[in-house]
Amino acid sequence: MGSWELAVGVLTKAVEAGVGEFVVCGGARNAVLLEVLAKMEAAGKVRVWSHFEERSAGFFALGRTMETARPCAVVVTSGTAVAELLPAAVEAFYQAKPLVLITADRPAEARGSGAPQAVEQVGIFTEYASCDLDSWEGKAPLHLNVELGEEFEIGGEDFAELAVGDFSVDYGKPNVAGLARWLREPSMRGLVVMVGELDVSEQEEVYHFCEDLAVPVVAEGTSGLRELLQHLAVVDADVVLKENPPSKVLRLGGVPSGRFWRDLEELPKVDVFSVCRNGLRGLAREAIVLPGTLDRILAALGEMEEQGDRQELLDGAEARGQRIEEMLESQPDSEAGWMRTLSVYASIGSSVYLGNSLPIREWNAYAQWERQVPVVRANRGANGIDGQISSWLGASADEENAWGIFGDLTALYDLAGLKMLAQVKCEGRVMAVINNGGGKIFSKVPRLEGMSDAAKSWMAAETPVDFASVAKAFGLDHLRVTRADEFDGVEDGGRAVLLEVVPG
Ligand SMILES: Cc1ncc(C[n+]2csc(CCOP(=O)(O)OP(=O)(O)O)c2C)c(N)n1
Repeated sequence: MGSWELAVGVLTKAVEAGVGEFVVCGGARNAVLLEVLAKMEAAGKVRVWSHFEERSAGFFALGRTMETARPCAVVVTSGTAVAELLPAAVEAFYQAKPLVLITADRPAEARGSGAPQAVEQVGIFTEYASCDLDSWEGKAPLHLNVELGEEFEIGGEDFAELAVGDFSVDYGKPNVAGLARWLREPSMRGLVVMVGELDVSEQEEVYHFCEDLAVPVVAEGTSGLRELLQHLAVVDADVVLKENPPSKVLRLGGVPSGRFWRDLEELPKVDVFSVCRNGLRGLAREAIVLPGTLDRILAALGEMEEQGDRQELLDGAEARGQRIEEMLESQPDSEAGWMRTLSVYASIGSSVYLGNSLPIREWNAYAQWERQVPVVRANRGANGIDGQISSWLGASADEENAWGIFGDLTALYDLAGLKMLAQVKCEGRVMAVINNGGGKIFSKVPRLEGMSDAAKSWMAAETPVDFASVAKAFGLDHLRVTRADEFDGVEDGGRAVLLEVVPG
């Protein structure tokens, strides 16, 4: 079969499996795939995004899967271009997202030869991607490796009859009997629910479930329920729960980012039950896990009886919350204070993306509580600082007033991702960079305090960068702020704004 027919075949099958969007990166080997996609796009069947940097392109495609809940493919040429997709594949695997990796390869006889751009592509993503479209369930990435010659003759197809396939992930009928029993088992020190990242479609069931149980809750910003569940929130949860560990922890959704989740490794007496899409327990220790989506699982459980706050964890919550408010008011220019200010503005936008650990933790602790922020996205599958700008732009591509908040190193890591600004909505878009001079999170980890100055400086990786020049280079407006009382929002001039925040 010629390269044209091969390319038509693989792309048609992908579209029929539900892939409606493609992020393409150029190369000679995959040119034929791009030409077929151009015809499919001209027929109005697919949406095509164009990039040049494969690592960023993979994360942009991952962002599209977050937004559309459908597969998105990234199409690259042979050689190291394929290897650049590994970080996004890993992240998509732990998020259980349908990222599709379509890679051009040289014909099989080139393998092992050392010929230009002939690398070992078959199975390169190991367990992070399945390689068989027919048995693919859409719960993890899919890798389609296509052996192609460089020469091809463009065919006459017009793809008028091509139909984009339906896509849904089937988790099967949930078996909730074990969870129901676990929840009913009496316990001395009660139950705490920890809610991590949720799909918007999961939020309502989780909200009512927590309300019915009326147990103490730790809801991450990425759950979209943090504000709605404030009356059940264990304020300063990492400290409070460590001092008073409950008998049982039920985790719903993504892996919680707080310290207490990690402390559970050393608390074997606390029973942990996880319900999440990827079916991984999120702890190295023993824990029960039920894979699936929470809307279906909690609906199958039916109404829950109130269990309440057995350890009175919520009693001091108001006073603790008040102390945090006072701290934020007295230190408005601190990183915490700035997070409060940014959250007030960002919460009016369409969505918020949190780029790395420190903004995520600071948002959880210090963001405003008045207004629900239902769409708070993050890449928490493998917790990398790579590809963050790209995932943000992919996920919010069609949104106005989309906010993203990134650490300075995290932003620098993915500057190539800014290429996509030309293809996404930029009205009211704000990319806030917390410029605290490098990896600040490490100075907040107590166990690293005893390290040498040299090692500490390598950890911090201080990298002074002129963000005004970065903004100029990529066509963003730039605003640098240091004092919260002088900040009254970002003017929407139709271009995205790089808001550089330098905390005091
Ligand atoms: C790809 C990758 N490399 C390294 C790390 C380890 N790491 C975690 S946070 C961090 C520093 C991030 O610095 P910055 O973006 O400035 O954010 P801050 O900690 O100051 O909020 C690093 C290097 C990681 N998570 N991912």
